Amino acid sequence: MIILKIGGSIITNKDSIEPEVDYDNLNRISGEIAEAYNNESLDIADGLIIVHGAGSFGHPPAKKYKIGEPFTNEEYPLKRKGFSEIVLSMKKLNLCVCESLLKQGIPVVPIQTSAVVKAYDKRINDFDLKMIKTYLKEGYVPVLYGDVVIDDKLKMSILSGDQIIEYVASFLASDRVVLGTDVDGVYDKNPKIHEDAKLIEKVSSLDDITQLESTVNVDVTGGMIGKVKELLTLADNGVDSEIINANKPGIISKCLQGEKVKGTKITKKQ
Ligand code: IP8
Repeated sequence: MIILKIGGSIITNKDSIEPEVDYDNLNRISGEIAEAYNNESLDIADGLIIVHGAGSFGHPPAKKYKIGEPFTNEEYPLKRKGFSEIVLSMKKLNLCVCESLLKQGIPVVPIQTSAVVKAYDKRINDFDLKMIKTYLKEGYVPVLYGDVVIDDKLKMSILSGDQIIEYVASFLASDRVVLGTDVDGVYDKNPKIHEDAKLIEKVSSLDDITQLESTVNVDVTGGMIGKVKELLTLADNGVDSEIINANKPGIISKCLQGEKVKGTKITKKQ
């Protein structure tokens, strides 16, 4: 079974204030996933879960409504409004993603994260995977996403797609986890700012990335460092993962079909 995460910065225009789908990227990536999915000699047709990020559909409103920060009872109505706005916005993005994948013949089933997951202090504490297992068994491709969720400590918090893959891949003992981002992998410095940034091909501990600065855009879920932390937990649970560049045409298709591509592998320390 393979879990593929597609970053919100790939399928949306992430820096836009208004939610905006990047259809060129989305449709190209759907085509690449279909190419690998239709390759019958591969395991991918036996089990694929897709998780996507929020990009401009989730991060700006999450910031605006300060989701995850403590608030008073008087502020609860406004917070609830923010919660609903984000839930609806993410459903819209998820629908665009699923429609694009279905057009390529992939039998997707959208799973609304906020309807099936609860958190405690920003960490998943309740996620029934029974239906996801059933859909996989029946040959569907479940599509989940980063979302706002009920939080037993904070009332509501933001759950990143990265935490979802860590949880789902650990509990379903996924064979492979692939993260498509907008860079080639993990760098020693932010490659968008520093020309001399070097790609780190293997990360086994946070010590390997001490230099790494957080992403500079409106990412409320920790950017690349947040991603690596989730993936190191996943590696500790016995599942390795790889971060690749989904902005470069052909990389997702090749990687899903088992070809070696440029990127960073996150593995357990030996
Ligand atoms: O883009 C964040 O998910 P991510 C979810 O996977 C929201 O970090 C609603 C901001």
